[in-house]
Amino acid sequence: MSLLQRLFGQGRDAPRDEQEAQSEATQLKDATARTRKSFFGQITALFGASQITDDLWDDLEALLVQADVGVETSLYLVNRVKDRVRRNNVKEPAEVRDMLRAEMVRVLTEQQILVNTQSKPHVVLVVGVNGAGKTTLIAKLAHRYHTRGQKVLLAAGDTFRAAATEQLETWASRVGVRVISRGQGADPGAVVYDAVEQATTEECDVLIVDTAGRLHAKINLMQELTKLRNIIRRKIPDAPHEVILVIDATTGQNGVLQAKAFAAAADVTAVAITKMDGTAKGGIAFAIAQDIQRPVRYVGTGEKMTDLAMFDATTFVDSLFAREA
Ligand SMILES: Nc1nc2c(ncn2[C@@H]2O[C@H](COP(=O)(O)OP(=O)(O)O)[C@@H](O)[C@H]2O)c(=O)[nH]1
Ligand SMILES: [Mg+2]
Repeated sequence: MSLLQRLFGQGRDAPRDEQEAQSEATQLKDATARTRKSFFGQITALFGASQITDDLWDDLEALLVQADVGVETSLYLVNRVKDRVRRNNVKEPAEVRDMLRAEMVRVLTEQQILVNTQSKPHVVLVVGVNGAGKTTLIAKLAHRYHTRGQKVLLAAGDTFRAAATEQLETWASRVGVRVISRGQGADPGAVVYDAVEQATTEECDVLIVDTAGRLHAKINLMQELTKLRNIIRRKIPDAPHEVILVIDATTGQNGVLQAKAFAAAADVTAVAITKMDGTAKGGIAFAIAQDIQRPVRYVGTGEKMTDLAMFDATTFVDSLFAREA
């Protein structure tokens, strides 16, 4: 297995070649620029000290919390590193920084990504609150699969909001894929039923389903997601193969709360963190991985259909600590 395959897996959404993997790493680095320059820049500066003091631990914890790593996860990380420092009698702050990096990678990689890439169609359900970036992510995923030679079908399951269907249709025509829709006010179950039928008879490789995103506090959203899932399963018993929860990185700890609610109710398999380019608090990735025990799979790095990077823990952590801007 090549290094690339080990880093990114062999899924049908894996980078096509070395060049694409490289460009995704660059995208991830650009998208984390704000986070790197603010909180993680200060963390890097902490390790420029000559000694390891109690203040260093306190400052580290405070900066992690400010970067949206979350109170519990920050404390967990600091305690893990502290233990290792004591056990190994480490004296050099620079060595502590390397231990912190290793622990951060571990938090992100503990969650296994299990994606069934064999089934046809491979059904992906995309969930999350309004404005999180679901429809945009779907366009990005459609583009990704489409450029890999996969036959893609989209389902306009957000029939609740005005213009939601049109938005997906506009994206679909830009990407060059088909979309099944019934317009605003239609029963999402009927849209999804049609889409599953079509995807099966047309032998599509991937079916991606958009959903409405009313707030997680409303129980009926979760009921609706369960209903959609059951409709899909009637035709394809092991589907949906992925349930991707979309979280807007700029919503901070509120986003983590949303993630918890969805993960509990919607059988989420992985998370996409969008708008990483718009926040200095990219530490949210750690809070999500640790708090909801799901892998981060994608990072949104802008508004265009090419602005998507597959999440790689080592590349991400490296980007936070990188020296150059
Ligand atoms: N900067 C930036 N904007 C994004 C990203 N993903 C989505 N957006 C924007 O967020 C807004 C809401 O996205 P949309 O896909 O409609 O959210 P939905 O309501 O969950 O379907 C739109 O203006 C998108 O262009 C991203 O990764 N970066
Ligand atoms: Mg939408």
